[in-house]
Amino acid sequence: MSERDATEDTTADNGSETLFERIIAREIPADIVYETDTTIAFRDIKPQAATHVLVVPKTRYRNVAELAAADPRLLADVIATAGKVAELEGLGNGYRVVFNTGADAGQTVFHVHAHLLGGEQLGPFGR
Ligand code: D5M
Repeated sequence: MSERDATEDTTADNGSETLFERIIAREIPADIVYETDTTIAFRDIKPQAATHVLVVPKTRYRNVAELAAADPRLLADVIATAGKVAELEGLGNGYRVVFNTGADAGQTVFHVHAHLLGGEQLGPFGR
């Protein structure tokens, strides 16, 4: 498989496996900070804040709306894991939880994930 094909396989919104399934299966390395039966949390490879952790349900849904419709308990697990990681990372002064959804939001991996951001004063939303 060419490098280009591999990139398409891990990011395209076409139902094929994403790199997050491969991280969950321990097929590629990640800096895992916390894990439960249903979720995994690991550091973002391109951090946008002093602390930037991705929280991923082990069952794949493409985005947060699909997850909420199909399995609201699993969505609650994702939020609870984000809260636990915030505690472990010492984010008592505040943090942000973001689900990028679709092209305009810049979603690149179509396995739903929460971005947990903090550890510094965060800027405003938007552009
Ligand atoms: O967020 C997808 C995020 O995934 C983006 O912030 C980079 C991150 N990323 C990409 N590859 C890796 C690996 N291998 N480890 C950790 N983090 C990674 P989105 O909301 O879809 O734009």
